[in-house]
Amino acid sequence: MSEDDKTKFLKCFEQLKEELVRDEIEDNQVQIAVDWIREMISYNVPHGKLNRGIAVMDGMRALGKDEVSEKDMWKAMVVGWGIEWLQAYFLVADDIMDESITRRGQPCWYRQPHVKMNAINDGILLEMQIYKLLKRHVGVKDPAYAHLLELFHEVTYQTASGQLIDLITAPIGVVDLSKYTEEAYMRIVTYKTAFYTFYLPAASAMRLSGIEDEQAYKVANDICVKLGQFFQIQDDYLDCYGDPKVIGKIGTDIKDNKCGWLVVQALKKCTAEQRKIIEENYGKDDAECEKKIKALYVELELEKLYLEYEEKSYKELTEIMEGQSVLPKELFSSMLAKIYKRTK
Ligand code: GPP
Ligand code: MG
Ligand code: MG
Ligand code: MG
Repeated sequence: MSEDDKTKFLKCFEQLKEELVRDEIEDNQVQIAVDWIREMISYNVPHGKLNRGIAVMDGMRALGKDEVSEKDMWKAMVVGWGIEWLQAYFLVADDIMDESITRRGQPCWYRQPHVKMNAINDGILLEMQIYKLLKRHVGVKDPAYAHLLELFHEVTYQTASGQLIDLITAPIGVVDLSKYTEEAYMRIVTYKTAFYTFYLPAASAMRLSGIEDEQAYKVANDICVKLGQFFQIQDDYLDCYGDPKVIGKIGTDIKDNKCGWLVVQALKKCTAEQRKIIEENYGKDDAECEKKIKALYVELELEKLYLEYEEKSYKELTEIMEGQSVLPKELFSSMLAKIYKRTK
């Protein structure tokens, strides 16, 4: 991403935040709530990699062959921030559900002593602020507006339904390894991650560019689902093997009993004896048990398996992008380039 884009994008954030704060003041909101909202937005929205948000700008350029008007680029930035706001909402909620400790290099919002379960309400505020942004800056007169609303709603539903299966395949205290199939895994990651991380930015750029051909959305969806699966497999790998200082979060998948990529692969490769180790130690809130699972992953050479998977998938994804002529391949390849071999 160019430094220039990032600077412009962050400047846009400051404006959007101040507008939302101003709305509160104009609505005679009490001062402590005005201050809360400003702090809550500043803490949760802007500190990520911003890949999703900036992908809307990149997408506009890919679709408009570099000739995108200032006005359209502004809308792209606002919709991009809409996606970042949605992500902030998801992460605030996900960290409560996953009982996580840190996020983006700082304590999870719900772990701030003055916040706790108020974070649930903050999540609702963050989500609804998206629609204030879209209304103010895209507006009802833009033919893309209704499509964008529908898109955000649909993708939010898909994400929550993915999160549902992520949660109920990982009940606390119950280890049922028969649930951890490749099929169940792919369903979880497609729904909880792929739609909002890849399809939402790509389809937003397409809507803002005036594309109406439904077939093009179908093609975009198919490619974005594959990109999203790739991305979440990386996330699951990094949960165990990433450096918390770099990824900004401490992994919780083993103790949370998650149907993650590593355990699914381990179950495919393990002997009956090794399966017993998983049965006895997976999904326990105990550092010793977690250690035993990690040692088993080493024995099963899962890191090597992951690196092979990443190479193979990257090649396949590139071929798929180049093998279609419905949409410019840059709409997708710029997203892939940002995540290939990622360490955070
Ligand atoms: C990633 O799962 C998925 C989400 C953050 C979507 C959450 C959806 C909701 C409707 C709340 P993850 O738990 O692996 O992410 P991380 O590793 O970043 O905690
Ligand atoms: Mg989660
Ligand atoms: Mg999580
Ligand atoms: Mg994760």
